[in-house]
Amino acid sequence: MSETYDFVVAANRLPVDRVTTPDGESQWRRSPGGLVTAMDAVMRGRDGAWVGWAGDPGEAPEPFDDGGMHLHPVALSEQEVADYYEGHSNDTLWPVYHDVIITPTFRRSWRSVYRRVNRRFANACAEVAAQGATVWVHDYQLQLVPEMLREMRPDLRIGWFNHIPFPAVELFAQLPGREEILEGLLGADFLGFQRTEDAGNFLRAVRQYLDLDVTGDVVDLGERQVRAAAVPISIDVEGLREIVESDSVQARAREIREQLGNPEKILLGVDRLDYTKGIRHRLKAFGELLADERLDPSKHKLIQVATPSRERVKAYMDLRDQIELTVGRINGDFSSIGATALTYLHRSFDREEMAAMFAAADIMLVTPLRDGMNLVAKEYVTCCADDGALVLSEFTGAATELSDAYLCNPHDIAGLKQQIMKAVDAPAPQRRQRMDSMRALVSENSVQQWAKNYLASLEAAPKAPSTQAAS
Ligand code: ADQ
Repeated sequence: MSETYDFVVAANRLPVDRVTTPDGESQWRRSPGGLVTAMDAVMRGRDGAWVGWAGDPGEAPEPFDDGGMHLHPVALSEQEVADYYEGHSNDTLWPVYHDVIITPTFRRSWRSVYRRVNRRFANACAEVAAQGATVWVHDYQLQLVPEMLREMRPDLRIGWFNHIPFPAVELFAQLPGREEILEGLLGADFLGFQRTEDAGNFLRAVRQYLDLDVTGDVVDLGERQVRAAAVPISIDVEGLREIVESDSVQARAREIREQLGNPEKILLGVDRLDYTKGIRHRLKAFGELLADERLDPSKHKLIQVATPSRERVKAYMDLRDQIELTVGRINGDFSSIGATALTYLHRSFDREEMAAMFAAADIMLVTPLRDGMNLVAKEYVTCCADDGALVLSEFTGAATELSDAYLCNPHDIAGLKQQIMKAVDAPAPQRRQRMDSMRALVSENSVQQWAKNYLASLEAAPKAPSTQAAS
């Protein structure tokens, strides 16, 4: 029998990617993305296990230890990657949960593979969890795991956290298998969401489709109760501050400014290349501001980092083409020899380089059409100069907390342009005041505090009457 752990995290992906070095050696490297960035800090020093897919189709690597964690890989075949991950997770659930920004694809065959893979994850959790352990399941790819796991292991404390929004009932209604999802989630003791509105949407769906009693934020299942509430995620404030305050990162921030020709203002966007992030809307606004001559390409430079993401899903390939076409057009129209208006970077960077970009940028543009939280907004607030400015979409979870940002509706391009210009033209004391209050807010709720709050809610959830493991 393999070793078991008192604290187990289950997420679609392990926090590491396998990379091949130029001399052909295979190594594990921390993978980018919001969930990993957040949970990496939480797992450090806990001696827990992480159950997840290692990122390559085929046989799973043997379990191994890395960064003070026990990593327990789950295998996915080529077909399962296509149906469970790219299909049902990213082409059905992702668009439905993000306000149907693109039309979701519904396939029955994907759903049955989703079910099968969720079962595999539940089995893996049951294998590594010690008697009475806490298992923390993450995100929309694993919504059936809580119920499957509870059936096998009623002794466990099971939590689930949704990193993305939970949609309004009217949109959730479209989802074939909606009851199965709700029942799957109700296998947990506590369900965490980014915003109170997300928890409310979930509870309304439970009332409507399962006809269960809901009192306040608690669902009554008769033999036990499940609470659904907001626990907004954050970042590793201390860790990031340490990085950004280092001499080398500050020097790199100055170097970035110099390399751009010491412009008056650097504008920055950092996103996974995803249609939810509003990159097209942002570029449209920037292009129009240059065309209107309200921004000057010799004085105002935009850096857009677009991290490669879900590159085999058609909507993502199309989006990349559209964005790169727009970048080309803007630079064709407004750049001069040796001085580009828009620097476009389609790759991953280490934390030091990201921090240096945040430190160099005068104005951060975070304009998603829908986003569970958006950690980039909080990272910028932590790293930027005292008079940095944040333009932030109302449709992010972060906007609930960061109300001192220059808030915008990215669908309204005229309004978005206006907010960008407000940030560009604001007197330094105003920017400083706004940034001060946002900074205080972010540092009060670090990712470590978030995990503590989440686990305290999970611990406080009412215990099920039977805590005996099924034989
Ligand atoms: P994501 O959609 O991935 O996360 P976000 O919250 O912005 O979005 O997190 C992205 C993370 O990746 C940030 O830490 C950022 O610094 C990092 N990153 C981005 N581009 C990078 C690059 N090129 N190189 C290196 N690092 C890069 C999901 C949800 C969000 C939610 C998080 C956490 O969609 O709404 O905030 O999970 O819950």
